[in-house]
Amino acid sequence: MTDCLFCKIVAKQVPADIVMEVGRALAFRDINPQAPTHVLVVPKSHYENAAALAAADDGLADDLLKACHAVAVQEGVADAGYRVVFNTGHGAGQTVFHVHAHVLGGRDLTWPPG
Ligand code: IU
Repeated sequence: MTDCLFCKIVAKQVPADIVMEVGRALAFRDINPQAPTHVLVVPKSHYENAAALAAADDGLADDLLKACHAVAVQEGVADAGYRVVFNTGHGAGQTVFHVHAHVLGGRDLTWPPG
């Protein structure tokens, strides 16, 4: 998609602090971190949100979740516990409409989230 920020990050047209590139997924640090570890994991191909990704049903959602866990391990937060969040739709706070998983860890995470 030509006018999508995360597509541009995937294409390396916009810089980002990339922490992992594995298969069809790319992971980079959020520019406004909400926890000591706050990494966004995106598919390299464009889907608007998690629902569209799941509907594609080609194993990409699986790949993305595996990449999230690999990021948590690499960041050293897997054992203590981490959170994976897909904000889906405006009402849930989604602001970038290229599906992305937030991988959050490195501090105590309260529940319910705000
Ligand atoms: P959301 O779930 O769509 O609200 O998450 C979008 C995230 O993208 C948010 O946490 C932003 O801080 C983050 N982000 C980024 O990492 N780099 C950017 O250039 C922009 C947003 I714009």
